[in-house]
Amino acid sequence: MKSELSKIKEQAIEDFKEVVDLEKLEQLRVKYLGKKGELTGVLRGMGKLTAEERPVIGQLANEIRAQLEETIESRKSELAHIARQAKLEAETIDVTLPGKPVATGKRHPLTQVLDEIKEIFLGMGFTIEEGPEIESDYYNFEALNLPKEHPARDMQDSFYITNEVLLRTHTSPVQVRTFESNFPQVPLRIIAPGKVYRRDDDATHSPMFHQVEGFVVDKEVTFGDLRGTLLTFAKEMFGEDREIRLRPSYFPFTEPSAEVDISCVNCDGQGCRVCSNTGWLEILGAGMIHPKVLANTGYDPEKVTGFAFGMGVERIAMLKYGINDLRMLFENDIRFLDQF
Ligand code: 2NM
Repeated sequence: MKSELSKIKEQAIEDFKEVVDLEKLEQLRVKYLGKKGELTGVLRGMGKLTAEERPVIGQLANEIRAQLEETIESRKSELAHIARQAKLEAETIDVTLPGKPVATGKRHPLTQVLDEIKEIFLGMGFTIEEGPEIESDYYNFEALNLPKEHPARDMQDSFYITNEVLLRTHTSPVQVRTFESNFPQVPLRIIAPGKVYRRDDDATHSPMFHQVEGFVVDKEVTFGDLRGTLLTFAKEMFGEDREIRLRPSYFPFTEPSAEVDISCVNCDGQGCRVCSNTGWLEILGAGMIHPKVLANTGYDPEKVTGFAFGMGVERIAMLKYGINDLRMLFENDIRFLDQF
């Protein structure tokens, strides 16, 4: 029986050494020391022993049990240590690995250009006014010196909601509303950015587009003030080297009126494909506010004068970024938008 016991002991110790995970170790503990385990099995045979042998074998069995339990405990902590070490190694943070890119959004190119335009005029002392996109015939046309039978209404094919209500074709109604609510205060320096709607749809026209119109009303505002303001805008928007040119034009709400060109951003005025060999690019319309428009809102055109201007934000964006089809600005193709 003695040799049986020591055989079990040796086999058990060997097994314990070989085991590499805690679960298997527990299985081995049950196998050797459990209620139906091998050691217990041997001890069941104690009944056959003599009275002299019994305590000797009993003591030996207890010693072996204690030894095996000790071995199990130390193997257990060894394995726990190994497992913890492995886990720590697997979790090691390599600070030299490149970070996971965080996808950041950005403003739409039109919003970027619009924000830039606003900044430039805010810097010159203008404030920003907004107004409704659904307008009355009065604010959109009548007050701006475009009476119903005026041929200039043909210049803007409009989206009418009723005979008297339409989607605004320009942001000038905001200016009229501003005149009305500020009368008789001067000076007024306002820009009106926003969406406008016209029945147009091709590579250079969209039925919805964005305008920034602006005006200054004060005592003794001159055409020279207009030119200086727009030259400052052109230089800040398109670069310090830009020049501007004013050509006579016609708008019903200004007199005199002008088309404003900047020296070509592509060839610097030398003449190229972008400017059709003229050296100039048209960027906005402007003029001295028509006396009738001032009078319509209460101001006395004998006492105050003003200039006004209007530009299409899409056109400015196309010139600034060299975009040749306006529709790309509205397709929301991320491959396009990501370039700005
Ligand atoms: C333009 C061109 C010229 C303009 C005029 C006014 C108002 F209301 F003050 F009379 N607002 N905007 C104006 C003048 C707009 O856009 C091409």
